[in-house]
Amino acid sequence: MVTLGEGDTPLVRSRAIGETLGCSELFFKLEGCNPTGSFKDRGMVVAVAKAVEAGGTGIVCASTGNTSASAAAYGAYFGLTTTVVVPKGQVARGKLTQAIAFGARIILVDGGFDQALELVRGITERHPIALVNSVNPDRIQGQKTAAFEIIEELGEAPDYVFIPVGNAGNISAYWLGFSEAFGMEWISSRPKMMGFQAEGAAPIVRGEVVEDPRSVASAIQVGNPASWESALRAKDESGGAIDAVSDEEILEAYRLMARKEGIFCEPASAAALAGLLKRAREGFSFRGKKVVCIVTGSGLKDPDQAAENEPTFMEEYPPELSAIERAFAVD
Ligand code: AN7
Repeated sequence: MVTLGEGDTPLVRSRAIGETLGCSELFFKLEGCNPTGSFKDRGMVVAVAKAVEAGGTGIVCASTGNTSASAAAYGAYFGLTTTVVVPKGQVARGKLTQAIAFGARIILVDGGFDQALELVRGITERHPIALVNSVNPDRIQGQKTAAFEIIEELGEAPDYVFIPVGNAGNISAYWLGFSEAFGMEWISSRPKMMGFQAEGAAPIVRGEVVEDPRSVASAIQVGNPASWESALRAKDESGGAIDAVSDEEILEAYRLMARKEGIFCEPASAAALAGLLKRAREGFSFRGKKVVCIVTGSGLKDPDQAAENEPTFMEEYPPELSAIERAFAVD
């Protein structure tokens, strides 16, 4: 009854990168095609509907950016007061722009995501405001639908799911979705969950909290993931892995996906493909395997990143046919 059109995102077959890996069935799940440009909308619509059902009038979240954009949109749609608490100076421009446009109250804190989350947890313990971070189980229920869509499209589970890991809600949600599908005998096997953190923000890989997480992938700058335990369960139960990729590897994948596949994602999303490329370099064979990379958010979220990391190649000519013709001249 209440939707901004989230979900049913495209599962696009790779035309170039899969072939270079000898993987004939590599797919990209384009979660940037959700209404606010990230996967967060899947869970947010459920969390916010449930908050309204419970008689709430306000929602709050901490965020590295996408959760705040999504909460602000669904808050506006449901007529709620939305407050977002974000790390000052660490949120990509497009995401903050969305929160402003949707009319959310924006609180900047001089700290990281982990501190922001701690603060909003404190607030919601004391005030009747719904917490819409992924520690809210309704978020996970919404996000698991992406796994169902992949199964519907492929007719079975893939062999591998590569996915970025920040606060670790999404990898947990996918695993829940695949496990429920397996439990009802819709699929006969579950995929290996391959989660990737950024090297400078890899608490799960290192096995300890990271005090000052840093990455070019600002969305996954998380030092103490709320869903740490369930991410480890997803890894262990699926026979998968949680590993780290460097900022260089993330930016390489970011560029490759845009240039070779026509898919413009934000840096955090590129961690999934960066992870696949890393595994391939390590000698893993994906021949004959069905592999899905979850492209969690749109590249337009972080326009400064593209501008910074791409060699600017623009040419300027006077607005005259003869001048432009010179530009097309083949010599
Ligand atoms: C594009 O918006 O945590 O492991 O506050 O925006 O479920 O946290 C965003 C996370 C991956 C990691 N890709 O997902 C937030 C926030 C993108 C993201 C992740 C995020 P989780």
